[in-house]
Amino acid sequence: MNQPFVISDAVADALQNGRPVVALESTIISHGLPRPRNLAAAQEFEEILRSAGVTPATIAVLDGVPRIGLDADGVRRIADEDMVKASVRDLPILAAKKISGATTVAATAYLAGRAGVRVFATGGLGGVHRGASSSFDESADLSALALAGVTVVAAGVKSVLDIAGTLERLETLSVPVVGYRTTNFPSFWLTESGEQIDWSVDSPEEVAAVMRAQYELGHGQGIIVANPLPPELQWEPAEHDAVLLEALAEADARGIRGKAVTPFLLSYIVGASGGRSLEVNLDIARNNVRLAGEIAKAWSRTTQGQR
Ligand code: PSU
Ligand code: MN
Repeated sequence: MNQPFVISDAVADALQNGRPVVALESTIISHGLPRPRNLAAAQEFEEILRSAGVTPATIAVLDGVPRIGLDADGVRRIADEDMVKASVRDLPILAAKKISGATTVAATAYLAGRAGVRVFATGGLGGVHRGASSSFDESADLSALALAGVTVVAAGVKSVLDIAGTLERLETLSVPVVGYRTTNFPSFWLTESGEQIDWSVDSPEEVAAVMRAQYELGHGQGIIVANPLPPELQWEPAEHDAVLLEALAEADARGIRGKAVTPFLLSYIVGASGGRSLEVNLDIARNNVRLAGEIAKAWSRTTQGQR
């Protein structure tokens, strides 16, 4: 029997020695950011972590094999190849067919958890789509985070989604949601969505304390750390609102459905905003990667990385 997934030497070594590791997602690279900026972004996210003394674990499926930690060629492949978008349910199919796939938040969190990587940085989460009460379109990110045992740092969810509905579902799924120094849930490009959450945390150490307590209480969930951009870096709200409405109308008019919805909206918005949304998107991801690095360091200080 072959290994079901492969942990890179760098990641395995860091985990064994209790050093900080942060998982990074690949769908954001292959389907969330346009070429050629996506390759530079994938490399930059890894470099932000390395220069902070944290080992990056970019996760993707290459030729059927889930990989936790990529080498330089693997990073290039997720940026350059036309890979399928892979959620948790796709993993066994890709494995049997030996096909490559870029992992969503759901699949990345699942694989990170299996490998023992406890902290994960992304841009925005998938969530409940508008109109979900008739379409049933709710991202598997939510149910996966309920089981992964991984803390994910994200700038909330985009307002193309039903934000209040997403928070309700996270409550049902018993996923803790904490704001980083805020109780106003961010809506990705905007610092505040207007939706309030119950709890905020003030430091990476406090996140690590919540992680430890969750583990000791015997819960297998993940934790969502909602990390807003500082207001001076957010997308101008009026332009944001106009472009979003246009994107939603266009998706509707073209009959875009299912797993194609999120990538369609993301690329439409980049085009319609003349690239502005992309710059803000990159700032969001950098901001989340930096915080995730600090959380991973706090986690490894308090626990030597063990749980
Ligand atoms: N939201 C973003 N950027 C992204 C995604 C979501 O702001 O890149 C990607 C992530 O990979 C996420 C996936 O896991 O889309 C969710 O897709 P779906 O809604 O089909 O579950
Ligand atoms: Mn969906």
